[in-house]
Amino acid sequence: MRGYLGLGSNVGDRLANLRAARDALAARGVEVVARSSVYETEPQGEVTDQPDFLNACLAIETELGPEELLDECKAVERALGRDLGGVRHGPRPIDVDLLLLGELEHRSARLTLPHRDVLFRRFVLVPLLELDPGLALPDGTRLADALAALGSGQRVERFGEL
Ligand code: PH2
Ligand code: MG
Ligand code: MG
Repeated sequence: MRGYLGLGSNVGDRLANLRAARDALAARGVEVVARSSVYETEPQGEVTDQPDFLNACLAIETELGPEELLDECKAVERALGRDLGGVRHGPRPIDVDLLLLGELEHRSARLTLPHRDVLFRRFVLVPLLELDPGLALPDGTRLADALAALGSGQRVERFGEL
């Protein structure tokens, strides 16, 4: 099944952290089929007084179910030194978010698919649309329409290659 992961970092060597996450996922058997550019992005959410993030997205191909794939994402975060007890929405060396997995709509205590941020965050929409300009949610909502609806707030600037 095709899936999409979001990577984020705003502590330490941000670009090295994103690249290490990409490699660690591949080493754990998550097949990376495409990667977006890296973007420098303004912090969003509950904590805005923190350093800018670097964000990127990966297209993956996997047979894992959603909870198992989340386990892999969490394992990579731990391996790269993320303190999983850290402040919600606060600074982090690495964040690996499961954004979309096929046409799945999934809700558990620790995972909601599609990810809640997908339609509302430019730092997610811009790299996802770079990977697939026609991408839509399982309910048919087109991500390009969601991005247009957000207007021009939420600074997102191309930074380099993943
Ligand atoms: N992640 C958050 C909260 N805010 N802001 C940006 N720009 N990029 C992120 O990855 C991000 C955020 C929680 O995961
Ligand atoms: Mg996140
Ligand atoms: Mg996360």
